[in-house]
Amino acid sequence: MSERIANAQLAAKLMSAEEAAEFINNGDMVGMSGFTGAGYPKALPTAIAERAKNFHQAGEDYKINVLTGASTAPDCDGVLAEANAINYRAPYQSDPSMRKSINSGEINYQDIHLSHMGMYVQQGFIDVDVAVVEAVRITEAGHIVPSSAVGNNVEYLEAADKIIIEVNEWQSLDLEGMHDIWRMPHLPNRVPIPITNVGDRIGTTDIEIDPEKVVAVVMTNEADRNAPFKPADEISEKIAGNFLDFLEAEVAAGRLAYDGYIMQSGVGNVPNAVMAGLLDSKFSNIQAYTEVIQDGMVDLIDAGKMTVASATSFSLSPEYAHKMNEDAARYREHIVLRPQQISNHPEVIRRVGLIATNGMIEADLYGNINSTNVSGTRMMNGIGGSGDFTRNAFISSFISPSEAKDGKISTIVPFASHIDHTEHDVMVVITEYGYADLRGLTPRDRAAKMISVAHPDYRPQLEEYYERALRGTSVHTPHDLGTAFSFHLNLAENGTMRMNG
Ligand code: 0RQ
Repeated sequence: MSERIANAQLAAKLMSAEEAAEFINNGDMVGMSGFTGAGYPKALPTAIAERAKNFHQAGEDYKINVLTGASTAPDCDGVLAEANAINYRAPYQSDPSMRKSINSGEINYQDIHLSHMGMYVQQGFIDVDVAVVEAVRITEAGHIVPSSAVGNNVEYLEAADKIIIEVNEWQSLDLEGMHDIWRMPHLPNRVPIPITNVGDRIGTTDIEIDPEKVVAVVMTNEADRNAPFKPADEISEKIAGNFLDFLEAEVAAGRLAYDGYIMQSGVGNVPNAVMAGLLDSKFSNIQAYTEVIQDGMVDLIDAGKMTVASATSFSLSPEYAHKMNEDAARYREHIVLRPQQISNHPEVIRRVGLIATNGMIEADLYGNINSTNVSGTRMMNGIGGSGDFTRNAFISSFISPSEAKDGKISTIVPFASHIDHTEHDVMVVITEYGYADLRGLTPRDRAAKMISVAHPDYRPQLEEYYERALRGTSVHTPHDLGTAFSFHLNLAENGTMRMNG
């Protein structure tokens, strides 16, 4: 027994990843830990991939179904996709190999709101055979202290017939105390979630499990994925500047105070540039009720600008992950990691009154947003938590460059080729050309605002489309369906967006 495995019954289950993988059979539904490259199992996925290859070489079927919190890493989603070991995957991924297999039809992918996944399992929409969960340690009582992500661990551990625990020595023991585990009672016994303030702690710091279900414990010592961020470029900085102008205008209008702004933020360069901008702004006592803790939030905490951040996971660069490991005891005074059903819960999101800020693939003239499918059909990542936050925010916003792929693509289009967030949920769209505040505007008034944030190269074509659409017989939401998708069709044929007309 050790500090990492302090329970004798579970210490007796220690074995190699290869031995543990033998508990996972063809066709099993496997619920894994892991969210945005943090807290995913580091050893089992490779062992399962090897097992799949051995079965395939022997001419036998072997594919599993994989649920996680959200995206994982090349040594989880990547190795499993490359070994052709996955039949069904949910609720979110962002791995290049897996994306390829999803788009070629080899992997069946269900793109689910992140707040719904745990509920799907809890309510029996999906049965889980095996839970594979990374832990910082196993306590004396046999409970699991989760690592850098909580995700859907609670629901998968409860539903699974078998449990495999990976204890990762790379993860700091000082993460213990950062988690807040609260179990959503099953229907019909649901109760209000007792969170009124972002930092409220309402549960326990570890997850109680049925020790009889544990079939294997595996030791690892591997870092999380931790992709470094690209340095902010000129366009990200302009978008961040426009976002901050929008916040300032909200303060001027009396709808927001400099003290106590509550953010939700997607991950990436633009959100990081926004956070860098907040460091030098008049905003203070900032809070985050979000899904992932990013570098920019750590900087805001260090600068005394952010008092508390609630999330379900980290998504840090290697440098910041190291910093978190070194100083987790201090950071846990400011950070709460919750199950994703709670970090993304509509009830709490609406109550705390946050400003949601997410990325997009494209937006149309009326503010419908495509977050997932390039040209309506090629899956990028998935909706993630963007729907949970957008639908329920105090203010919902999307931030994006006005063009993609070196200007061949306009991210403002006549008609979104796939819609994840409807015009009814979207309040503000921000590009490097400014912000389109769509609140209180009818579709016709929205079109002018949306064209104003499009790239100047594309504005004439968008105006032409809108003028033609206005000549139709129904002009509440003007469209000319015959040419609506010619932007996308010409991109496929000619490599750049052009409007037919
Ligand atoms: O491609 O990587 O090959 O250069 O998409 O685009 O502009 O860097 O922006 O990283 O924010 O991604 C919607 C995908 C945007 C993301 C999406 C190409 C572009 C580039 C990335 P390259 P950017 P982002 C938040 C809640 C759903 C999940 C979510 C996302 C790549 O924000 O997955 O919000 N959102 N979760 O070139 C073709 C277009 C394109 C396009 C961009 N119109 N057509 N390609 N790209 N627009 C919480 C968390 O995140 C955890």
